[in-house]
Amino acid sequence: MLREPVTSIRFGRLLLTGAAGGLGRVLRERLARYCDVLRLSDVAPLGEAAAGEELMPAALQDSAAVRALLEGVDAVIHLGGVSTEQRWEPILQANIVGTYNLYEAARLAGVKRVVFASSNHVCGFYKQSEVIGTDTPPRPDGLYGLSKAFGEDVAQLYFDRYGIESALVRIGSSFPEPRDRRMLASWLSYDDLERLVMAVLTTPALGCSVIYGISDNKTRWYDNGGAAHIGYRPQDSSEPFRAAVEARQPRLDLGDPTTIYQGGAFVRTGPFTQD
Ligand code: 15L
Repeated sequence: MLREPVTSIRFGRLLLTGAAGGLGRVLRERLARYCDVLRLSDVAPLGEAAAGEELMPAALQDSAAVRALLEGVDAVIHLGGVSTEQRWEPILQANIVGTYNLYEAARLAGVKRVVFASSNHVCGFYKQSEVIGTDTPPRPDGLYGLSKAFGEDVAQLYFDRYGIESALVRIGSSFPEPRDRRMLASWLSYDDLERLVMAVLTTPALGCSVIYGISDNKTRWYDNGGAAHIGYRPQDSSEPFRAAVEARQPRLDLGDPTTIYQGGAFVRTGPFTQD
């Protein structure tokens, strides 16, 4: 059951890339309420188009297809690309070439706002004993985090040169509930994800701004003070799940890199090999 819409503002046409992925499926249902037409894209099957939906499958490395995707849209929610640690080649194609293609297509089509799904893994090698802010320099924990750091730089370049506004949303862990002790800090509920995306789309002046995609968790490694202008107010917290999570995982190995660093298991996930 969806909650009430978080805003009465409506858009003409929104583009959601990565619409067949985990968060894409969550936002597909929710974003439909805020626009006349929701254009959905992915390389994976998207199923049947519902009323008000427009399906445009595309590979992000295909610049012509991406140009067509951006035509006639008011704003983009860019979730597309590789979302886990993988070999370099798919990351290069979807996240490096693909993100460049997306911004270049936005420029050509005159699209002025992008919600860029970045990741906490841009900063995964900061420690869990640190609280990092929106101006903290990247410290990627792998090739995936590195590619998201590149995407953030592309967004900054296209803002400085062409005025395309972006939110660089360093998403924590967006799942129905926190799965482990780490996610007590990194969790983002689906309702808060919707609140965050809509805050980014509707704030009058966005600029090119980093914001951490987290709920109002009691344990926190991220300070969103520098993104207060976006007006995102999370309303959920991982705290109600704490007892169950701690019961499942009562002891942590405090010397384990996955407990030391914010990126968790990503800090030692490979392979970092060429094809
Ligand atoms: C991410 O960036 C991944 O896309 C997601 O699958 C989770 O693993 C998340 O980070 C996380 O750090 O929990």
